[in-house]
Amino acid sequence: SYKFWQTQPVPNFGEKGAIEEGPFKIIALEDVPKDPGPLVDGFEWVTMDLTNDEELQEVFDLLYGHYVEDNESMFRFNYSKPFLRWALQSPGWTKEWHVGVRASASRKLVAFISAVPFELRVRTKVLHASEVNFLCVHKKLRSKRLTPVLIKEITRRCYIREVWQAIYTAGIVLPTPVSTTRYYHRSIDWQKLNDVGFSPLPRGSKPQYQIMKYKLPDHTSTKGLRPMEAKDVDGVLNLLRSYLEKFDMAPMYTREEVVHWLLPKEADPSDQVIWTYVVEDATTKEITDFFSFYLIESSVINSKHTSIRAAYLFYYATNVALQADDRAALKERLNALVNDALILAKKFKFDVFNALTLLDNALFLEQQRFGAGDGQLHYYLYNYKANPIAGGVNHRNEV
Ligand code: YNC
Ligand code: MG
Repeated sequence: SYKFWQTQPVPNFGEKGAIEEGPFKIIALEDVPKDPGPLVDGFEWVTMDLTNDEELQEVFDLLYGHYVEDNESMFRFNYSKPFLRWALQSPGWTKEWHVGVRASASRKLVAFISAVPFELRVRTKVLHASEVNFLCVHKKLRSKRLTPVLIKEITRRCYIREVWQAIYTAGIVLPTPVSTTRYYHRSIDWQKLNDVGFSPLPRGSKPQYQIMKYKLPDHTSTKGLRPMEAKDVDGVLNLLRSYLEKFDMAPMYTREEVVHWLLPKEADPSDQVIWTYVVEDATTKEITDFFSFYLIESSVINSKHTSIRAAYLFYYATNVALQADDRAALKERLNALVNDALILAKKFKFDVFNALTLLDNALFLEQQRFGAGDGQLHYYLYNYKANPIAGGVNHRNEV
């Protein structure tokens, strides 16, 4: 019955009819408490410094042992340290929004919650918002109502910086999703996915048939496709901005954010988290399309040595059908691009490629042999009333 969420500026279930969109409440900066609320005895608030490798390691270790699992507890997300740096040190980040709880005696990190700022457009309004992520409580401290305390503290720290709205995603249902999407999975190494229990053999099928079904060519087919480079940033930014205009909810990326989120930078290829490819027109030199995907490994819980390398489709855009609403042309182009993304993911040794039912993904999921997963992903807005949205933002939404 949502004892905590009932008290928060979020919509109740079942509020129907078109509503006027806007904040639930306007808060005055001077009314925001200067200090954190109390924690239970024996625990204390800490601000984590993720530029310090030891503290980053502590957050990694907490998530490695205690973060999100699937319904059957077969797999647990294993976010890498380079991924956590990427996700938590985006433009405008502040360490005040990397909030930990330590046990006072042992100094052990037992809980974490984080936020990063960005501009979020909801229909015609642009919110100076934060994205809250990586909420995690140690398994031994579960069901003790620590979560509401963490959420109130990250809220206070957002308010202190005059950020009054937030977006967050969860696999669970809370009051009230603004948008609901479903996970789709496209096997790349079907045999391995079957071995670890991720992909069951469909009734009446045979392993050889499954392997054939997911076979991919060795080489990509789109002319002019190549990895994104620094010189492509403006082209990608313009394309992304134009493409996202047709969606009801989307981030408003700056140039700096395109550099951060899309341009691969890790000096060591084994630390790479994001892959972005552009299509350059041979005559005009214009960037006509791009797509990106990022890596999250998942630990196979019953096996010490195995993990799944999953690619998550991130942003993409194409200038095909940008002006005219030509769904057939768009469908053909997106299928070609995503097929190339799958080929590249295979080359980089991914086991599975994941995508959600948002953006224009419905145009290629079936044709590219994605299958519906059992997980849903709900999107929520904090302190913002909005009418329901179909398939919007795509902001590292992998929970
Ligand atoms: C959740 N995922 O309903 P009620 S997603 C939000 N998001 O409250 P306790 C959640 N609320 O129902 P536990 C939630 N999960 O009484 C539970 N809750 O109103 C609510 N799992 O607290 C729940 N990470 O501490 C209930 O629960 C209350 O010990 C119960 O801990 C929950 O990062 C959790 O799934 C999830 O680590 C921490 O199970 C724990 O069970 C855990 O007794 C594995 O809490 C990891 C996991 C969640 C990933 C994520 C997004 C989080 C968004 C939080 C909301 C942000 C609001 C915006 C704030 C900024 C505002 C500005 C500006
Ligand atoms: Mg608790």
